[in-house]
Order: sequence, then structure tokens, then C-alpha cells
Amino acid sequence: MSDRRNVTPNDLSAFWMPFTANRQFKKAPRMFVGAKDMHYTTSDGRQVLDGTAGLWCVNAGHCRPRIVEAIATQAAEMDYAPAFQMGHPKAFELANALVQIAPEGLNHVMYTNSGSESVETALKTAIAYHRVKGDGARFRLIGRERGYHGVNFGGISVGGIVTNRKMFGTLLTGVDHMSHTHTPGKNQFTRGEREEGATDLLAELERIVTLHDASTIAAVIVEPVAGSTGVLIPPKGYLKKLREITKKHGILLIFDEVITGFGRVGTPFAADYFGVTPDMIVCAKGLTNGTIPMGAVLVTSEIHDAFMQGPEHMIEFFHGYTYSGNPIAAATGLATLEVYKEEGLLTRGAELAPYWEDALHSLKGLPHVIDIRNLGLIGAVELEPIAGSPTKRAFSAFVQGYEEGILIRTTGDIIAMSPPLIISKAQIDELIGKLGSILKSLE
Ligand code: PXG
Repeated sequence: MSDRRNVTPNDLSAFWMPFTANRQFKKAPRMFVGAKDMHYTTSDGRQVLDGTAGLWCVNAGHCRPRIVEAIATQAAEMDYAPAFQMGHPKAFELANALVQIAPEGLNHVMYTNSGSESVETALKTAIAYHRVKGDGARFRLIGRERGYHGVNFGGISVGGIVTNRKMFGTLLTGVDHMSHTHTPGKNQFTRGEREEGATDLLAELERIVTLHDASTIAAVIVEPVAGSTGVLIPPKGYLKKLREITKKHGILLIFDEVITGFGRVGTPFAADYFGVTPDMIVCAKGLTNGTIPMGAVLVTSEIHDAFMQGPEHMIEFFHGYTYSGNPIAAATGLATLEVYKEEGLLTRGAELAPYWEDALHSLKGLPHVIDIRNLGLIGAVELEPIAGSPTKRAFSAFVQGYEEGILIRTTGDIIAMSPPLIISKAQIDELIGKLGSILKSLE
């Protein structure tokens, strides 16, 4: 038996924290104990302005009464209902509400509990779709370098982040990758999408398709804007052409909108912003305002209907989770969509984007700043790494930010920001103003 007597209530050792420098954290913990609207409260009683919507998920701001109430009411009314061969009304209502705000044609919803599970669900659906149509030779999946599609095996296989892949063996087979859309050292300080570059990037997709033959490829998955790896904005026309090429070859196109969904770029989904309708949209995070874990995959009728065949008493798709469409998550999703709708949050980013862009780009010229990128209410400030100590400079900015009352995210030496969509102009000034002072004081 382990020696439980050594465990004290304040012992931080048992919790092996995710994507965290555990030993460093536990020597100097940073703890949040409360949250309201645009702010967190720290364990030492300070207010911290949330520049990242938690982890890109709290789009309506924190502890919104309507959402809090929906969680409490549903927990008391019906906590759980079996997800397989049974239903409950709110899961259907939420699916209908999602279809209402989704791009036209994405008429069906499968539920999951996270972005990672949504990605796995979409990849499996793509392969199975071709198979039910009698095209089982299409099994390959094409992702992109610097793509983040969660941490499960399918997601890290199509994803393109070396640190997330190299420890985990052979991954999925039958996967290939396109180049990422970033051009380090070129196009710095572009506001929004850059003009040039789509043609070369897409010639590469044609090369990959030729190499494997289109008849073996099930799907291409991309984030419309790569978030986690530092806000990489595609060049103009890239996603439209990606759609044309995939369609021409009978390849499904999956948009991973775990970050870009629910108003982040100023439209309900990035698909709307770019005027491109994929065959599937993967989402999570903002679906429940980051509160109750829930993800979803939106699919076209064409995909859904292809599975609706065979005897009616048979299960059509052998996939799903114990918590798919969980009542509390579904009630939370409904309340979240109501808040988004009432406050116009799914399009507020478009109104604020020019102000956000100007504020961000005012940091140009400050020490260490080598690039600034933005789209909607997403922004990134890339710093020159300290020679021999990559990531250290940006991490110092993050820690200093926490101490001085702003929450930012770092990935490598890139500072990423994605505030709740309720942020005011004065709060944008505060966030960027404080970040500017921090950048001036950094080593
Ligand atoms: N796809 C995308 C595009 C994501 O950004 C996932 C899938 C996985 O979602 P789950 O719910 O399984 O974590 C994500 C998650 C960051 C950061 O700061 C980004 C994510 C998660 C945590 C931190 O860049 N994205």
C-alpha cells in the first residue's frame, strides 16, 4: 500500500499535469481560484485579464449566469441518460441549433467530449464513408506540417508537431503531410491573409495526390488557421483551392475548427469567413464555452445518408462514446449558443478585428519582435529566441504577464492571444499595453 500519510491537502505531486513543465510549476505554482467575465482571480487574490479565453474556449467570457444556471438545472433534472439506443430531447435540440449556425449543407451532428475525440470521429467517418460507398481503397489521410489535431493516435498521425509525435512509435499508417502555410523570414507583419503563396502550396497537394493516386485517399484535414503552432494564417485563396482540388479527386475535406469555430474569426465558423464549405467540421471548446467537456463533428447529408442503408434494426455506424450528447453538456451547449446569439458574439469578432489588428501591430519595433500575425480575434507576436535557449524568452513574458495581470499563451517563442469575444476596446488596450511594457523589459 502506498504511504498515504505523506499526502497533505496542499501536496502538488499526485497530479501529473498536462502539457506542463511539472517540476518548474510545482516549485512556483500559478493557481486560479475564480473567474468572472474577462478576468480570473488568482490564489493570492489578484485579477488577471484573460487574453486567451482560457485555452481558446471561453468565447462568451467566464461564469455567464445563463450557462451556470443551465448546468445546475440540468444536473438536478436529469444527470445522465444512456447515449446508445436511448435519447433525450436536449441532444436533438442542440444538434438542430448547431445545424442552424453551420455552413449550409452540414446537416448532421455527432457528439464527442473533446477536440481530440472529434478529430478521431471525423477521420474514422471519412474512411468508413468511402467504404460504405463501395470505395474501400480510399484509406489514406492527408494532414499538414505544424497542424494540431489533438493528442490521440489519429490526431497526432495527421498532425504535424514533432514533439507530439516522436515519442509514440509508428502512429497510423497511410498518412502523408502537406507543407504548412507559414513562410518564416518572409511576409512578416502581414495584416490578415497575405496575397502570395497559395499556388505553390497547393501544387504540393497535387504532387501528393499523384504520388499515392487519388483513388487511395480518403480525406484531407486542416485547421483553417493553425492555432496551437503559433497562429499561421493561410495565403489568400488557399482554402478555396484546397476545396477545388479535393472535390476534383473525390477526397473529403475536413476543417478542424476546434479553435476557429464559434466566432473566433468574426463569423460563426472559419468556413464562413473563407467562403469554403468542407465535408466535415470538427469542433469543441467554444461549443460549451469551455465549461462542460463536449465536442462535435458536423457532416453533410451526403455523408450521413451513405450510412443509412441495410436493415433498419442494425446499428449504422459502430462508433460513439458513453458521454456522446451527455444531458448536462447538451444543456450547456444550448445555453451557450443562446448567449452567443443574444449578444451577437459569433460576429462580434468582425467588428473588433480592425481595432485588435491595429493594437497588435503597434507592438512592431519593440525589442525581440520578429513577426506579428492576426485574423479575427486571434493574434500572435513572434519573438527572436534567446540563442541556445529556445522558448525561454516567450515563457518569461508569460510568467511576467501572469504576475502583472494578463494571461497570454506561448508556443515556442510565439505569444498567442485569443481573448473572449466580449472583450472591450479598453481591455484590448490594457492587454496589448501591458504586453508591450513586458516586451520592453525582457532580457
Ligand atoms: N484540434 C485543434 C485545432 C485544437 O486546437 C484540438 C484539436 C484538441 O482538442 P482537445 O479538446 O482534445 O484538447 C485542439 C486543441 C494552445 C492549446 O494553447 C490548443 C489546444 C489545446 C490546448 C492548448 O495552443 N487545442
